[in-house]
Amino acid sequence: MQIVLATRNKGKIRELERIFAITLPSVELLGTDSFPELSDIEESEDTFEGNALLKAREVSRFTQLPAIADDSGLAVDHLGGAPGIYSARYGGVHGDDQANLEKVLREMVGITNRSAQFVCAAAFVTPSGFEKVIRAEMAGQLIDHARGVNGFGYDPIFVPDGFSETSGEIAPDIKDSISHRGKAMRALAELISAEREKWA
Ligand code: ITT
Repeated sequence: MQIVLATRNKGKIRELERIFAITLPSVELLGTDSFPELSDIEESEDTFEGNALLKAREVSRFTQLPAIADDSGLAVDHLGGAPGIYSARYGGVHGDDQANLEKVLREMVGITNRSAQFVCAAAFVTPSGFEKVIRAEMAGQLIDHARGVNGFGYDPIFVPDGFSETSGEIAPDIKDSISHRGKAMRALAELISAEREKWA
């Protein structure tokens, strides 16, 4: 069975390949780079779930294969949930992890409430019209300077609850076991296996 991973984010692709090697070992994962004619998808919805479904629908329609998409981001309590669905472009340029992280650090100077959550909506869509979306979160605290070279995005400034290292310092397999993406994708993988007769 082939499933297309509907993302261009290399940090996500690394995590998804690790997670699905364990949860869906019989599946061949294809990246969107196997479909060079696929154009960029505008994330026009105002929720993580809406954008995840939108990306999975578009890629499944275009490739005529089942597709998995993730819409994710960081929600900071003091910032009213920002950067939220705008996490990938918070600093102005889409995918500029350093600029995004520095903007959050600037906005949090002197702020004592440093609680935040990573959020992931994971969507599975097939050409036959089967659709599921699952949301999961990882709670933690923001620190005031970047630490660690693992992971991507805001990982170097986020310490998950129960840890003293940032998610940019902890080992990748440990991050997978507690992360928003790990939890959402494992639940999605279980559902894909359990409900196979409904969509295959
Ligand atoms: P695709 O739409 O192609 O999947 P994208 O990077 O645009 O890639 P999103 O719109 O879902 O994806 O934005 C996700 C952003 O949220 C990502 O660029 C990071 O800044 C942040 N983010 C999400 N998960 C993260 C994680 O596990 N660790 C650190 N930052 C994360």
